[in-house]
Amino acid sequence: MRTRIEDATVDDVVAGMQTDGYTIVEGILSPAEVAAAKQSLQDVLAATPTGRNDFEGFSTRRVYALFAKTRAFDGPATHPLILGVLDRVLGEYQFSAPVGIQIGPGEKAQVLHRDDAVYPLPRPHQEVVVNTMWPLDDFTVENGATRLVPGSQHRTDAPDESETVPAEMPAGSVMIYPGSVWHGGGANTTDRPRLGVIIEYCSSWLRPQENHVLAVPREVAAELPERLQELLGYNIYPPFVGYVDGRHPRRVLQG
Ligand SMILES: O=C(O)CCC(=O)C(=O)O
Repeated sequence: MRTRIEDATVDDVVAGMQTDGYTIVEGILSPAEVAAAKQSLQDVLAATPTGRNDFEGFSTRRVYALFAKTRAFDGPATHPLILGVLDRVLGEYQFSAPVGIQIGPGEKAQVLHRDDAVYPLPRPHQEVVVNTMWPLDDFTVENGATRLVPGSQHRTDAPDESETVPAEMPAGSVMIYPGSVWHGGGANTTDRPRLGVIIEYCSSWLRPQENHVLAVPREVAAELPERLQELLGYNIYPPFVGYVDGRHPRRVLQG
């Protein structure tokens, strides 16, 4: 499903995720916000090596520890529409894998996968992962738009490449998809890189893919808004999963 931010409701976004396996919301970031986010990643990308395996992509740069390296995604990560969808789909949640992904010229298509496959849960199971893809370049078939298999969140067999559709979308959009949908980065056949940022969330009772409490320096985390601190792991899953010395982990940041 595809909509624009002016018209988007939590109900619509969740409905699109349930039927198609993804919803694209255009216009959620202004051109100025896209330019600022892109600019904030330029030096970081210049210092980031290309991938070490087929999954990361040998011509792709991945910016891990994103919230240690830029403040440009503090707002998008806590956008009311996104949090409304997460409240509905996951209930209690945290960041799992926030990653800048710059697919370089010549990169081949990433293997199709499900983001929730990192957790050894028998299927079918409740959604435990929701991902958001924020394109900072226009995503096209040619430059490596994410490919998804519509409706594949309900599949029990592995889909075929021929079943994928490209998530073409302008920079400034966001695509929201459950961890159960089959997808992968596209091949980049152009001579320019394709930059997007995934902010992936998982249920609060799971271990996130990245260990944010170690990845983001404590003095940086201490200055962030409380909701961001919670998403980085300074929170509990009620009644007390994640405590520190018997107390709420927020106390650690308060000194
Ligand atoms: O870069 C993309 O379009 C998607 C990447 C992806 O799905 C992943 O690395 O898990």
